[in-house]
Amino acid sequence: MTKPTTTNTGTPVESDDESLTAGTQGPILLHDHYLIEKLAQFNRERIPERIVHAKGAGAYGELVVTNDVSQYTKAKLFQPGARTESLVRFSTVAGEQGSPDTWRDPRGFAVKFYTEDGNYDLVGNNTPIFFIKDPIKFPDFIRSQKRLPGNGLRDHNMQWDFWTLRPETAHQVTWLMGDRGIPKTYRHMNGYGSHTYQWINAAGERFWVKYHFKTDQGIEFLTQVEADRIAGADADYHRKDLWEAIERGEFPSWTVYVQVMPVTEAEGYRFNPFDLTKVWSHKDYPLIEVGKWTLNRNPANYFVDIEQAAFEPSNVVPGIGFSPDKMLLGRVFAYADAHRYRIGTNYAQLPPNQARAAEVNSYSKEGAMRYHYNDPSVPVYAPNSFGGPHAEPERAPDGGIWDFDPVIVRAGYVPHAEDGDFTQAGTLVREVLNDDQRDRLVDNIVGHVLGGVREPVLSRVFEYWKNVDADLGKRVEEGVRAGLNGNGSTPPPAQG
Ligand code: HDD
Repeated sequence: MTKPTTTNTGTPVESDDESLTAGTQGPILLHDHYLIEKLAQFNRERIPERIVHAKGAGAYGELVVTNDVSQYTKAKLFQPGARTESLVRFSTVAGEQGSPDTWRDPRGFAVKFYTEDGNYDLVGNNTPIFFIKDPIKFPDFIRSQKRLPGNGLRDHNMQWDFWTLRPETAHQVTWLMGDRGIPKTYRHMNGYGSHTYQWINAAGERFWVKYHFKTDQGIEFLTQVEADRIAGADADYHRKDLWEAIERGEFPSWTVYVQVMPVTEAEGYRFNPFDLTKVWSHKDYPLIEVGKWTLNRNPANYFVDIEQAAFEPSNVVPGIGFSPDKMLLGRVFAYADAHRYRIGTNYAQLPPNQARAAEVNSYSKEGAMRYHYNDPSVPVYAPNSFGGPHAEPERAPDGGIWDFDPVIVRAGYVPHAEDGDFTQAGTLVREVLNDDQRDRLVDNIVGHVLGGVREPVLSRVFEYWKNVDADLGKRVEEGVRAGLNGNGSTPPPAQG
């Protein structure tokens, strides 16, 4: 039995075929709410396409860890036997949403793992390196690969102009112009984390790592002639191939490896290990197997699951961190910013982006389209005395930090000889204010506190003011207690 069409708010509609008109030939009417809703909704169906990697395809899957790499990382998703749900989005870089899948381009290989410690995103490509090594060049580089401003055409001259003026592009352009520049399908290409990342083990030891996802389908490619033909015949060739393979139950898989470099070896290594235009020789740092990553479920809805998917290199979990790779650090900023613009402030609440295995206890609140919220009894600020979430540094990823030159720390100001939280407030009370000003200060504080401050906060208020100035603190306490007993001569409770 088919279901009745309804409006967005569930009321059955009269017609999906004819609009309401004044007479059969007459004009359509504004109070045909369903017509207006339908047209207005249609006008708003699109969100901005991604500034890069606009055309893609994706699927869900899982990572199963087959080896023991716990000596290098304590990350739960990489512990022996661990099984973690995952989402991937493959993409071309320069083309727009409807552009042919078989254009020569690197391919995005963005992976999300829904781990017990929150989402971990490994946002890589099908190449182990990149064109540039400083994020400040990224907008220039991308513009040179996209379209001319005047006629809106792509332009090989612009591409080569940039590449030849920035010779660090040579390694990536060699990959791009070779067989890897047009994979046969998304299933027949490798994925790479590309950047150097940090792994941290349970003892706090740090290692540099590079990720390799090697396709179990084998590397296959299209020649330029084949790719050009397919571009005309079936622009969605790669999206279709991935979808159909998974529908057939032919689940594509990749074997996941890492190269591991002890941090002490970085400085003396023959290639700068943080330069994204370079690989590490496999002879120097052989591949170590981690596990098997398999795609086994198509998205239920392309827009919801893939178009709204938000991958962000900033999503790391305990046991995994960043490195001094400038490109990586630039990307740690860029992606969440892009999502806030493209999808909206609360993008992390959408189905593909929601943490699955971890609780979300953040202090972020409200904003457009918010629909998950904390229990109203949970305070909306930190620190608080009422059981709200509190930061537990020992459980958090310490991946934004490293303890070698230049040392990165999360620390407060270094206190100087006379620094103290109460010192200057005390000087203000004793040496700057006159008696009248001090009296009004006491009255204002007492009035404000009587406006609803309760234990255990109340005792801390008395302590706080005694730390500023003993006499002032005593007067505040006396005034409040008198007010609470109803015999004070204090002003009425302050509002707000
Ligand atoms: Fe990237 C998408 C920005 C280098 C791999 N990138 C993507 C988006 C932005 C950037 C704004 C769109 C995000 C969105 O709206 O969903 N990318 C950058 C910047 C870079 C950069 C500023 C350099 C500083 N990107 C870069 C490298 C790689 C990628 C070096 C791979 C190693 N980028 C991807 C991707 C993405 C993508 C995996 C992620 C999600 C997606 O495509 O679908 O292919």
